[in-house]
Parts: sequence; C-alpha cells; structure tokens
Amino acid sequence: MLEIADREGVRVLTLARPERLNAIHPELLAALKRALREAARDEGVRAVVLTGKGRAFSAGQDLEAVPDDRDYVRVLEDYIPVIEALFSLEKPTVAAVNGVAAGAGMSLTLACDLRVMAEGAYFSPAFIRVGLVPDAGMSYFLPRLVGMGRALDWCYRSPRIGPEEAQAAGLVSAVFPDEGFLDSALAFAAELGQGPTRAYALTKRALWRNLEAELADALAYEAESQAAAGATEDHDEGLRAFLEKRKPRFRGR
Ligand code: LHQ
Repeated sequence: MLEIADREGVRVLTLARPERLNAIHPELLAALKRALREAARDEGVRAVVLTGKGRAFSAGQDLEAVPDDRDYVRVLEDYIPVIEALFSLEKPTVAAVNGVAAGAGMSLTLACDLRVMAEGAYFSPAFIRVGLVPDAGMSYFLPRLVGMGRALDWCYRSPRIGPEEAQAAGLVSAVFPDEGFLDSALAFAAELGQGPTRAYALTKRALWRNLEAELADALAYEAESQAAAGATEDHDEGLRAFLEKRKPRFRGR
C-alpha cells in the first residue's frame, strides 16, 4: 500500500495501489502519517520523495471507499495530519508526479515543497467533476502557488493540466521523460538531499510565514532565521568551501 525505500539520503515513499490508480483510503493515510513521522525523526533522511506506483501518481480519494453516511468531515480528519506533516517536515519534500494526480492526489503534491513531473503525467483538480470542492489543502495551496485567477479557473473547469501548462504556471520545477522518470526525479531530490538541510527548513518556514506578514515583521523574522542558519555547521562548511574554492560538503547539521 505504501512502499518505503532509501536512496542517497532520500526517503522514497511510493503510493502503491496501482490497480486503483493509487486511490487514497484511510489505511494508506495512516501509513503515510507514520512514514512522514519516521522520516522527520531519522537524521539520515535529508529529503523525501512522494511518488506513485504504476501509471498514476494518485487518482485521489478512493471513491469506492466513501462512507454511506457521507460524513466527509470524518473522512478528511484522516487527511489533515498527513498534509500538516508534509508541510511542516523540516527537510525538502518533492512530489515526483509519474502519472495522473487527481483530486486529493493532486492536493498531496501541492503540500510538497517542489513538484517534478513526467512528460506523460497530468494534474486534474477533479473535485468539481463529482460535485465536490477542493480539499486536503488544495484551496490553501493552489492559489498561493499559481495565483487566484488560475486556481479558480482550474478548480471550475478541472482541465487536464499537462507538463507545459504546469511548468508555465510555476507548479512544477522540472519535466523529465517518462522513460527513467523515477531515476531523474531521484537525482533531482538527491541534490537537495546533499544540501544544507537546516537552511532549507528555515527557508520554507520563512517564505510561507512571510507571505502573510507585514514587512517589518517579515524582516525581523528573516533576521531570526538567518541567525539560526548562521549557527549551523553547514554554514561554517559553506563559508570554508567558498574561501577554499571547492564544493561544500554539507552534512545537514
Ligand atoms: C478509482 C479512482 C478513484 C476508486 C480511478 N477511486 N477507483 C472526496 C470524497 C470525500 C471526502 C474526501 O475528499 C475527497 C477528495 C477527492 O479526491 S474527490 C476526487 C476523487 N477523484 C476523482 O474524482 C478522480 C476519479 N478518477 C478519474 O477521473 C480517472 O480514473 C482518472 C482521470 C484519474 C484516470 O482515468 P483513466 O486513465 O482513464 O483510468 P480509469 O478511469 O480507467 O481508472 C482505472 C481504474 O482505477 C478503474 O477501475 P477498473 O476496475 O474499471 O479498472 C477506476 O474505476 C479506478 N479508479 N480513480 N478515485
């Protein structure tokens, strides 16, 4: 249901219900929640990749597993800790969108820091097609990532958002060929996995926080974050490497 593997400091979490296009159900969400907590605790993990097995990333909520009483508040309670764990993880997170990412499957990718996608993959907000509204974080992340005009347009029409449109909107960082996609995505993540982990975490927090802040407050928060980054071993190493004209060897501390 959820496959977990490590490669070069990158923890790879693979949604693995390929016969259902990795549709999401409560057990999968519980496994994801556990895996994200473990990834947060494990110092050897310096980046996390979320991907899907088979031809899809995820088709979203398993529509065969919705409760008869339609208690969607209850259904969404299982998503909340997963979205929060992804968002607050103090390590870079990358969604490797290998195939269709629809509905809450697309939402999972939005809660990651960065997205890369395969040439044959596409995003589909999907919710509106079944008479529902964006959930699992999409209403929060999508307008912030691509702007309100596009977010409304995509959520209303639920078009097939392919690599070209996704990249033009700034939704994805890179597009790789279908052939060898996971290797390309892992190489992309491995670079982040070899970076200054604390500085990434502080960067993520500052950018999101300061999106809503007043300038004076944002500037003060930047100074605080910089003091924290400046106290890391990786900053020492970065300075040394610069002066010695060599590539830094960051250790994530
Ligand atoms: C599926 C699913 C699926 C189960 C394909 N479930 N089996 C909702 C409700 C309540 C509260 C919580 O929040 C949510 C959030 C949401 O995520 S709502 C949006 C849910 N997702 C969708 O509406 C997307 C539904 N799927 C599709 O539109 C298509 O399957 C896509 C566009 C993803 C892919 O199309 P195709 O490549 O043509 O594949 P397919 O449709 O033939 O699907 C393959 C199989 O997977 C098929 O089963 P079968 O037994 O016929 O082979 C589908 O029934 C199954 N499947 N999505 N979400």
